[in-house]
Amino acid sequence: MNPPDLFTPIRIGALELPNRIVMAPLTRNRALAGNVPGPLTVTYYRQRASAGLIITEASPVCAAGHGYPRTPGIHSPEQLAGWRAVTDAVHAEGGRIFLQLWHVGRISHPSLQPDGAAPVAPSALKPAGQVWTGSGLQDYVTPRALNRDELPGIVAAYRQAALNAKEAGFDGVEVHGANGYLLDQFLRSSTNRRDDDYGGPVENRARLLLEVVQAVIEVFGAGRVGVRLSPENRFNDISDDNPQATFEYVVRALSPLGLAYLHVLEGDMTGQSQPAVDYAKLKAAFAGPYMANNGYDKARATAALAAGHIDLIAFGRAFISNPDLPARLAADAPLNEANPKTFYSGEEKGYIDYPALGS
Ligand code: 8OZ
Repeated sequence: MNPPDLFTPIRIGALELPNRIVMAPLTRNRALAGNVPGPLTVTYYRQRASAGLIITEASPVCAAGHGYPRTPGIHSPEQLAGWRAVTDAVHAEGGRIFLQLWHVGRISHPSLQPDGAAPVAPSALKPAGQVWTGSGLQDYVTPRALNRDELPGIVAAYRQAALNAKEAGFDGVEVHGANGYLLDQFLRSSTNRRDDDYGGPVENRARLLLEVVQAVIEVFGAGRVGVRLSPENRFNDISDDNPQATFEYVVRALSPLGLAYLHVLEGDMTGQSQPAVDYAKLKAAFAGPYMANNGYDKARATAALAAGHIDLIAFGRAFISNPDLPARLAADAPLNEANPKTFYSGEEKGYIDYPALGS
């Protein structure tokens, strides 16, 4: 048998994908008032339905999970209705779409929180840097450490969000355990200084993520749940004393669950950390499909698939600017260049106006 390439179909959990080319989760800040996905968002995802799988932009599971303006939530009836139009459009084009479940934790600001409260986190440690509040940049604040007895409520918010995603027609969900947001803040040693059974050794730091994954599995079945991790990414002022040990533990705990996939943002988006994680070891610790992301192009992805280093590849920027990315990669056609100025603003500009081949 030939080694797999980008166009070799693959079964992941409960889904059959026609190709290995996944649309990575991408925050685009185009939601309408009330953090509701609108008609532009329907068009945007419809245009990209030829992906083997679409993973949506991160979608907060509850009001306190928001940290950026105009990000679409999955906790109000209006948001569900908006997402229903998205899933209907993608399915009408023959595509598959997972919703990424998100809680930003400390990466927020009182002006973005219900009742102007402080954002919540495992520990009261203020992130370095600034937050875009919609009325300019402001310094992050010191978050409020969650009480032990509030943690079941966090798990319950993810469970309810998964129920909402199911009602909105999603084929599954991805738990966002990456990039310095709440679940990652629990996982990594720099942000978790708790002295209860959710802090300290990795067995404790991983507890909230594993409880959330279990709750979401109870809603969708494991074959419709993916998990995203970013062992080395320092985005959002986060790090770990021993990322290899931390994330091997997490991956070994996830491995027997029968998840659709493990999604790993490899390396550091911010370019600060030297590579310290052996991703082949992480892949080897996981029994299911391994999805890689971060800086791959067609040549590198094809080589990694052929070598058995990865099973799926998630493209971000290339999918922003190439709605028909699989067709372009298949034809070795030139790719449209993505314009970073319209990544997080611009309404339809830089969102739904990138041309497909031959259009
Ligand atoms: C870029 C800008 C805002 C949010 C992530 C959800 O890094 C994000 C994000 C990325 O996972």
